[in-house]
Amino acid sequence: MFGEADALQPPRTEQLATQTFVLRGFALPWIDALLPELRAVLAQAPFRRMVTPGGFTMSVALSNCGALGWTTDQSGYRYSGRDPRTGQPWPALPQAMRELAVAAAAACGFADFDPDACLVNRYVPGAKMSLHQDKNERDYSQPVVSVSLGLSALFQLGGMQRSDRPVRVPLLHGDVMVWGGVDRLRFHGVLPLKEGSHPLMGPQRINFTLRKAG
Ligand code: MD3
Ligand code: FE
Repeated sequence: MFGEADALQPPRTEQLATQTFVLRGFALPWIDALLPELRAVLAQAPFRRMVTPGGFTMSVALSNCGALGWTTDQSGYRYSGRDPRTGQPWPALPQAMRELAVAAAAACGFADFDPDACLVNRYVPGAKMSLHQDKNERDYSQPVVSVSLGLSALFQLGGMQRSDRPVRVPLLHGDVMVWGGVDRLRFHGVLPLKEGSHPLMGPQRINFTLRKAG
């Protein structure tokens, strides 16, 4: 009766910076809708590891859905309307993924979020993402929303300079991050994922990030 895992929880919003927020557990009520959508996207556009312009194969595997998808190869980072593996358009952006992101953005003061790109990242134990800025999108006034599923990770939120010391923030299954405005170009990364297995998601962390890229 009381204390059910999915009982209505009070909002748990952590403000990490002026326009950077973590909404703890915000995605949990959406999980049953999200997982089949994610499965369908990955059936059409499977995870793959891409090569950076510097010639390194990323430890994170990725896929995309939406009109635009983020890709990298020897010649650079870009958004593209087609999956380079097949030459076909990326899978459409599924409804629950979009609705969740729009609701999270609105909860953090970003009205009218209109995402056209969703990058799906898969971390297995040992995979990491080095400190970087997200600079390939056209319109920096739109926020970015990310949803974490599966194994927890230590996120690093840095400053506007690569040399600014980052703060470490644990991201757990169901957590949603929203950032934009003055924080849109902060450096950020993910420390190497620890070994483990998540009861629902298995031995991995999946993070998907919705943006307005075009
Ligand atoms: C806060 N992904 O795909 S998402 C990426 O967990 C990426 O897979 C990470 O960085 C991941 O580009 C982190 C959370 C995030 C991303 C960018 C931010 C939080 C941010 C930029 C500024 C502030
Ligand atoms: Fe990023």
